Amino acid sequence: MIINRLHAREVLDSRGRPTIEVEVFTTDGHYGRASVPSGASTGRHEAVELRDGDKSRYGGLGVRRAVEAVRGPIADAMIGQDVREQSTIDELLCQLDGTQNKGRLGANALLGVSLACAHAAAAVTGIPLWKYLGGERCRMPLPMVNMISGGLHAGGNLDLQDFLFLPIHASTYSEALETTCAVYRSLAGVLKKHGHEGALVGDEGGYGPKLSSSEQAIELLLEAYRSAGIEAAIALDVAATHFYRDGRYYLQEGGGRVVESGWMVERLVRWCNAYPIRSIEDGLAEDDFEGWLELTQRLPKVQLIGDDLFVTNPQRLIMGIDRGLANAVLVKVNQIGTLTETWRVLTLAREANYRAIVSARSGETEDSTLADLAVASGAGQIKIGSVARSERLAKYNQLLRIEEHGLPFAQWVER
Ligand code: 2PG
Ligand code: MG
Repeated sequence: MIINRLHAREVLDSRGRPTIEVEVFTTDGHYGRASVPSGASTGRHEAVELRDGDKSRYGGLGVRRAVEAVRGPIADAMIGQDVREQSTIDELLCQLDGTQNKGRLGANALLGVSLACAHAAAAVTGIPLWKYLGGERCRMPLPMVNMISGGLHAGGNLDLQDFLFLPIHASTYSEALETTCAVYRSLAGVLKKHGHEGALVGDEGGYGPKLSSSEQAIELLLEAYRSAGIEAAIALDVAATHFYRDGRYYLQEGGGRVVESGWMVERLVRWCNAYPIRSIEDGLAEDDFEGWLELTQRLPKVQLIGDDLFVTNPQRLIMGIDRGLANAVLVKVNQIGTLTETWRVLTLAREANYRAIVSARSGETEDSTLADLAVASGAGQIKIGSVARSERLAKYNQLLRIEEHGLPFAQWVER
C-alpha cells in the first residue's frame, strides 16, 4: 500500500493540447492512473495550470515543467506514503507547492497525482473507485447536457456559452441519457429545417450554429423538445466572466453593446418568465457580487450555479454563502487541484443547502474519473458536455457501467 514509484507524461486532450497524465505504483504491485482536464473559459481565481510557455512547442502550451515536477520533487515526497491516506497526500502536495494558487508546481501536476493516488488506493482495496470514495453516499447523478454551444466554446457569435437540456422527468440515469440523445437528434433536424445544416460541433460536442441571438438558440431548443415530444427544461451557462471588463458586460450579439449588471439581471428574469429555464450558471461575472446578490434574490426558484464565482475553492464558497450569492456550486477538480479540497467544497455546499454539480472541462481526455467522483460525492448532478465526442462519452458510458450496481438515481427536485 506504500507508494514506491511515480511517473508522469505529456499526453493530448480533446482540443489537441498537451495535458499531464500521472501514474502511481505501490509496493504490493498496484497501480493508479489519471489525466487532467483543462478549461477555456477559466476564472481568474482558479488554481494555476502550469504551462511551459515555450512557443517552439505546442504554441507554449506544453506541460513538461509540470511533468518534471511530478517526476522530481513530488515523487521524492510521495514515495513511502500510504496511498490510502488521501488527505495526508493532498496536504503534502499543497505544502510542497507552498503557494496559495498552486502556481509553483502547478495545479495540473498536483491534481494528476492526487487522482492517480485515489485510483491506486481503490485498486489496493479491490473496490471500484466510486464505491471506495463514496460508500453509502453514492447516487447516480442527473446529467445536464450541452446542446448548443456559443461563447468561447464555438466559432459562432453567441454571447452565452451553453444551452443545455435538463432531463427533469427521467427516473433513471439511462432513461435520462436516452431522452437526451432523442433531443440531440431532434435538434439536428430542427437546425437543418432552419437552414443550419452542417453546423459544426463546439468543444463539448454541442452544435455550434451561427445564430443571431441567444433567444433564437433557446427557441430552437424548445422546438427540438416539442418535435421529440419531450417536456421542456432548459439550463444555461452564461459564462458571463468572459465578456465582463471593468464593471461592464460587453455583448457582441445584436451588433455589440455594453450593458450594466442590472441589465443582465433584468434579461435573465425576463427569460425565466418567458421560457422553462430551471438552472442558470455564471449569469454574472466572477467578481460582480452586487449583481449576484440581486440575481439570487430575484430568482429564488431557479438553480443559480457559481462556476467562475466559486472556482471550487472552499474560501470563495464560504464567502459566497455568507453573502447569499447563488444557491449552487459547480465542482471542477482542476479549479482547485486536489481531491481533498474538492470534497471540502462538496461538504460545505451540503451543509449550506447549496446544490452541487460535478463538472467536466471543455478540454478533456478519455479519463473517466469524473463519473466516479460524481457518483461518490452523491452530488446528484453532473455536467459533461454533449452526447457526442468520445472524451464526453467516456464519462457517460462509465456512468452506465456504474448504474448496473443498482444505486439510487438523483431525480430533479424543483426549488
Ligand atoms: C464551464 C466549462 C465546462 P470551461 O464553463 O462550465 O462547460 O467550460 O472548461 O471552458 O471553463
Ligand atoms: Mg461554466
